[in-house]
Amino acid sequence: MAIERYNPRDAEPRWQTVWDENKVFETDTADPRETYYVLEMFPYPSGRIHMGHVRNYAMGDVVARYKRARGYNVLHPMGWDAFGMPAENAAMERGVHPAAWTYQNIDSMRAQLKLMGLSLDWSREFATCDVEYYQRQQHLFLDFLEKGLVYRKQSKVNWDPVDNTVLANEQVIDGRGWRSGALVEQRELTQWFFRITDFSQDLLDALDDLPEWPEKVRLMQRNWIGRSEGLLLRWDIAQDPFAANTPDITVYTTRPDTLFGASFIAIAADHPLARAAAAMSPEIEAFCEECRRAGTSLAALETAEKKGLDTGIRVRHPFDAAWELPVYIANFVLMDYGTGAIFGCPAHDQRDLDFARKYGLPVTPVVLPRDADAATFSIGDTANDGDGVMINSRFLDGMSTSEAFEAVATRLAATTLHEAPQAERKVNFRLRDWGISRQRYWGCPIPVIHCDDCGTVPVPKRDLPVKLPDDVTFDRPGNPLDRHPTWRHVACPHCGKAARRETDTMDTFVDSSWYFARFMAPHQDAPTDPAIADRWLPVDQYIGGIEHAILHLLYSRFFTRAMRETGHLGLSEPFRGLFTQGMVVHETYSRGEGAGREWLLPASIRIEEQEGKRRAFLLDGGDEVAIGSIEKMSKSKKNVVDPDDIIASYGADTARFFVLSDSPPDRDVIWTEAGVVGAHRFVQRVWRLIGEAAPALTDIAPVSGAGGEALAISQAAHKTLKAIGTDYDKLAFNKAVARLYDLVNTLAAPLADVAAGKSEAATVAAAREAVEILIALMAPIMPHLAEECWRAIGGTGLVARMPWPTFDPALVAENEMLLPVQVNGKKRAELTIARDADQIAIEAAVLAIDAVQAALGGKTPKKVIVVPQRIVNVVV
Ligand code: ANZ
Ligand code: ZN
Repeated sequence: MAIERYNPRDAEPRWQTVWDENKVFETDTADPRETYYVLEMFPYPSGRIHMGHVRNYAMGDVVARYKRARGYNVLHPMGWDAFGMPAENAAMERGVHPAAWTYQNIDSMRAQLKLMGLSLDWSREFATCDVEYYQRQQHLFLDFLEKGLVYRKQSKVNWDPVDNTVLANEQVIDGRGWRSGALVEQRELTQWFFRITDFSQDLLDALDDLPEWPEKVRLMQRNWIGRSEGLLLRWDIAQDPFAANTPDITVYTTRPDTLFGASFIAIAADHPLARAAAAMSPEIEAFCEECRRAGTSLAALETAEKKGLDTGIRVRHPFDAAWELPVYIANFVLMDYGTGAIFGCPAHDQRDLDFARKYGLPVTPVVLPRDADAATFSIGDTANDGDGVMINSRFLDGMSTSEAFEAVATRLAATTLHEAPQAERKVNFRLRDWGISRQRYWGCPIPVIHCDDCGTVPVPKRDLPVKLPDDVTFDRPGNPLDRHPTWRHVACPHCGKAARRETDTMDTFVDSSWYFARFMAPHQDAPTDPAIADRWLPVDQYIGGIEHAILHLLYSRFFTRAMRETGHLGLSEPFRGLFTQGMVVHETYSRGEGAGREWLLPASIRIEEQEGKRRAFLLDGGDEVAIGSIEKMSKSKKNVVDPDDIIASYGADTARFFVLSDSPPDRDVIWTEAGVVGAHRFVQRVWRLIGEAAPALTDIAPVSGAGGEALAISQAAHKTLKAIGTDYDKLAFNKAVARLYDLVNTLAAPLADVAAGKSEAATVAAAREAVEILIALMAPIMPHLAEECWRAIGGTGLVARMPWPTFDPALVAENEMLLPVQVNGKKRAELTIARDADQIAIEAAVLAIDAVQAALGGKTPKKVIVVPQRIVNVVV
């Protein structure tokens, strides 16, 4: 009987409504079953979802549906990371209010996500720009402040003098503001900081206890935290033309072993000594100013040409009072790392070498690599930063670098300079405290008030929320909160006098640092309900992009610790399992060259295969266009496919199935029209096979087969069941997809026979069971199709609520074995035979082997010894 094509446009919304109405995915946090919390990094409401979202949420949804079937009480929530610059840009460009823009975008993206059939608990949804959410963030801020986890300090910022705003390092391009193009200045501003560095060591150590995180992410975090062990080492000042009144300069070094290779000292432009010198020398002043303008970003410093200025100050070598070294101000020394001063050892540090070559300073190698020849070793253009044996280093000669480190550290700790030890050991971290002040409107207001008499006064909790005013203007650059006529004027909560609100808002990374802890009690008055949160946290499986490997994850780890210190949570790690998915990539199409090149949407193109060569033509007009490289889908290259279009043409199940197929989930997946068409063909095939057999399968009790065709069907189904369970546990979605294809292939002929009424009762019962298993296996990936098939075979209830089937171990046991066969103790052959074959069957099979017959040479064997499951020996 022919059956109608599966129509996702009809089936998908229908099942979505059923799930919704039955609140199938709403989580009762009090349900006593074991909890499982799966979370995908929540989206920024830019307006439309893209294929990257589809892949990310499809993965999370498979996990959620699978774990639910496994009997867990699953929490799978969704929210919006809704504060940030794009909303303000839209306000400036189009005059739409940031709130209106954001909530409109949320509405359309929510509608898009709903089309995907995700098993989300929408009753917990929130946006970080909801006053209900940011009020609790202000509450956390006040608690952190009370605990000393927040402070204010002067710090340098990139200031755009045209837009009148602070810029993030990423917004400074070649020293200019990204919007205005104005030369960026360095300004000192008082800003708010979170004391993340209080936790540097703990954040580092605890990475070892996150085995379910990708090693590359842990490595990136380790590097970011950047722990190093070194020495604070003081150099006695021998000559100081500026009489700066400092007796010595302290440097931070991780390589005291190279001390005899030192050829200069370099200090940052903001070092107190540099400032003292600048006050007396216009030349130095000008140079320091130039250094400051170049920007504070590390990347800028790495690539910038090394520049320095000799100050005329001279210092004495710690081991040789007669050895004087020059002190430079250098652009590659940062004030906020170590002590803002270094000793340069050109032979063993590339920056120092570049600097020394430029200014004609000595280059003395002091470490000889293990494989180098002492007679010929010299330094050319590349510094040698490896280990080796000390040379040219007086009492250190012959030691290893680590022995020399120890020797120098020990000696100088025992030596005094100006009545203090000349050196002390020091652990340093690259991690800096987290500056959260942003001079922006669309963010969470920092809840403090500035009073001339009382200083900085926290807003009392009873006065929260500090709400963003609605009536703001974006006609001028700068922070609209600053120029609002009334908002900032308040009475001091302390003394009642006229005072001013803080007009900075928080970095949007703050918003995303604790949202996962809010989902368990999204309507709670306090930021969290610690008892519920602790039962559910850490998140069992967090899924998102590798671009968040450092900041978002580190800030969340800090926040969890800070919330523990302030009693909002009882644990320190937010995410037990982390998975970083690959991107969705697509071929690019274009016409024209160079600046005139026009990128073309895949939807505007038709691909033709001609003699094995793929060619692309415009749908409109038919002109041939160029096929370019495969790249991450992006608006700039227009190589995007709109999820809405795909869902409209093929349905959500096809889209979900396709983004999970082909590539391992941590790798990129190439989106192709042919791939989607193939996935859709599979959807139709499953529907046709099951749908056509459905009348014959309805009201049949599922029973595993015991022999013949029925057994083969049951074995295939149970083996796949076992394997796909493991695949889902390991997030190996692509493997599960491949196995679904295989199982459907295996079931195709038997199901066709069943449909045609040609099968025995045992086969039909086994087929019914196999189809039930198939439905359960595909349900996490193609949930709508699964429900539709289940209904077709007369199933009751929802697949979304069905438990995961259990495989029968007897049916998945490998039923064949491989036995070595010996003749008189010498191996002659191998026999593949059923695992449960008896002595007689094995004997007969062995004697039928040609190689065995040949070895027997016509003689009759005396006996055949079978060691069960191990070996067979034929004795002549
Ligand atoms: C002498 C030396 C010799 C160094 C040598 C390196 C190689 P990490 O491991 O990242 O902590 N340094 C210290 N403070 C600095 C600052 N404010 N700006 C720029 N560079 C600074 O790096 C520590 C090393 O970086 C220190 O060890 C210092 O140079 C440099 F063959 O001291 B070293
Ligand atoms: Zn006051």
